[in-house]
Amino acid sequence: MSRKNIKDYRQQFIDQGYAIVENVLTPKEAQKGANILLDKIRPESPESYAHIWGTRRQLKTPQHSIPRIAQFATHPKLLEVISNMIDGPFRLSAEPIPVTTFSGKVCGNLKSRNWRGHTDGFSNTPFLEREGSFANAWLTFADIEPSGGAMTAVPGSHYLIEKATSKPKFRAEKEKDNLYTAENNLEELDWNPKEIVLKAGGVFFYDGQVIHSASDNMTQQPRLVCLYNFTQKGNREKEVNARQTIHERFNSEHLKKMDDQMKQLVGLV
Ligand SMILES: O=C(O)CCC(=O)C(=O)O
Ligand SMILES: [Fe+2]
Repeated sequence: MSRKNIKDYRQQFIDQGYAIVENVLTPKEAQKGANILLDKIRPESPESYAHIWGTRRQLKTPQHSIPRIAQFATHPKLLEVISNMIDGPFRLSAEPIPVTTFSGKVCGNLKSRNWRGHTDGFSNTPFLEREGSFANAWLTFADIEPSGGAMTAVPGSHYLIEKATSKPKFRAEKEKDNLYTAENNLEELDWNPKEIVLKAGGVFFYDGQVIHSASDNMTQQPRLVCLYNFTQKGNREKEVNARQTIHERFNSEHLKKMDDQMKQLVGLV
C-alpha cells in the first residue's frame, strides 16, 4: 500500500503501538457474539484458564474453539479493516482466542495507580519493518467502559522497548521479570498508560512490544472480546510450510466444518 492513502488507524497504530476502529460489527451482530461468549465461558469453565490474570479467562486454544465466534473473522467489514492494516494478501493464522473478563481484579487499574504492564516477548525485527505484515485484532462484543477490564497500553512505548532491548543487560532483566510499573519505568518514557475503551462492535489492534496489559474490571459488565491473529501471506514455500502446521494452530474439528470462505482465510485450501 502506498503511504499516501494509509488509513488514520494504521498511522495511529504506527505512532502509538495500538489503534481503535469503531463500528465493525452492527450492534445486533455484536450482541449475538456476546450471548455466545457468555454461554461458553463461565467463571470456572475448564475449557478456559486465568493463569495470573484474576478474573480474566481465556479459552484454551486450539483444544477448544468456538466456531461461531471464529466465523466473525470472515465479516466483510473486519476483512476490509485488516486489508488496510496488512499489505497484500493475508490469512488468519491461528484459532481465534475468546476472552471474558468478569468483574474483579486482573492486573491493577489506572485509578488506583497500581496497573502493571508487560510486553509479549521481544521481536528481533524492527517495528517499522514488521508493521504492515500482521494484525492482532481484538473484536469486542460488548461496550468496554473505563475500569471495565480494558487492555491498557502506554502509547509509543514500542519504540522505547525496541531501543532498550538492543542492550543485553536490559533484555536479560526483562526476560526474567517482564514487568513495567510507574515506579520502575524506563527513564525516557512518559508513564501515561491509557485504557483502550470502545463500543460493542469495535476492534482494536496492538503490537506485542508496546507496554500493555489487561486491567481490573470494576464494572458489572463482563469484558467480552476475541483475538484474531492475521498475518501477511508469504512466498509459495512459506505458505506450503504453513499448510503443514495448520492442525497445530487450529482446532481439528473446527477445520473439518469450516465453510469455503473460512477454509480460504485460514489457508486450508
Ligand atoms: O486482555 C488483554 O487486553 C491483554 C492481554 C494480554 O496482554 C495478552 O494476552 O498478552
Ligand atoms: Fe500481552
